[in-house]
Amino acid sequence: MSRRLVPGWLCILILVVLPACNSSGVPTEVPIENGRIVFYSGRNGNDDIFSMAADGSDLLQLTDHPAGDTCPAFSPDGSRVVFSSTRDGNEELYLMNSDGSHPIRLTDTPLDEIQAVFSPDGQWIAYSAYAPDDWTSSDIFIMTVNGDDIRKLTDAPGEDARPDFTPDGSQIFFSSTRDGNYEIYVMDADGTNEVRLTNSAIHEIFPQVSPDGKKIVYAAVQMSVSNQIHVMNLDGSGDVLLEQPGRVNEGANWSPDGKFLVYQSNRDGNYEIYIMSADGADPKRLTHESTWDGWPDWGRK
Ligand SMILES: [Ca+2]
Ligand SMILES: [Ca+2]
Ligand SMILES: [Ca+2]
Ligand SMILES: [Ca+2]
Repeated sequence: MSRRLVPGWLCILILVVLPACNSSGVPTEVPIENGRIVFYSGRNGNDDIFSMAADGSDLLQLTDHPAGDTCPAFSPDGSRVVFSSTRDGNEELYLMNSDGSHPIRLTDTPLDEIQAVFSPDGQWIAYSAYAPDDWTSSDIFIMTVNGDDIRKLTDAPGEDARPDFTPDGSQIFFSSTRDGNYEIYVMDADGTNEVRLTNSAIHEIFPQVSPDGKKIVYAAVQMSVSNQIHVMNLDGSGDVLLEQPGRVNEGANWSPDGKFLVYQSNRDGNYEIYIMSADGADPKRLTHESTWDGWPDWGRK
């Protein structure tokens, strides 16, 4: 299994052989015009980036390179995709058109840059940069979409991981191990005013802000027990568990209209991409490959 471009705990989870569970539930009918989902998959022998319609049809392969291509995210208008790749040595960030054409490199550093996301105005990219060969130490940075004006926003021990902007661009949510295990934090988009939103003995990871700016979806990770998707208010109140079949349900992201969630689950034997209503109802499986399929982001077209 190739190294996954995610914090160490998830690498461990992926390597565990897990019993298969069959999902049940009525298929969710998603209008095909409701955007496209970009993700990465090992189905062609190494990790490459693909996109598909929101009903799982119309698959497009966006990268075709022997190096690992991972962690894709759409630009706000859906015209471009930012992603990570080791094609030039260590992890760097790249930008391509949403049909896979014209990839350009944005970073050139000894750090491992992953988990990129666009700002709502499309002018900035936030990401995590890990210390070389150390998946336990990272900070969050932003730069322009041209790779210029790199700014380090966090400077705490441990991991600061997977940033996501609020729809007005004023704040960035992220997860961090700075206080012992993963908790969810928010800061102003210039890195000031950091606030912790969770405080628990389990891991709260990978917050993603809803399109209306009212909710956060994230995963609560209990090692060797289960990973489950939760939704809460931006101040950490009103937490709701969206319990799903299978031991691992995580990596959730919102549809552009906020009515659905896309996520990854191992309920059917290996990691596949699923969608469900934003209240957790009516899960539907979108991928059917024996390899990893995950890290979905749902774009506008
Ligand atoms: Ca590849
Ligand atoms: Ca690098
Ligand atoms: Ca915690
Ligand atoms: Ca799969």
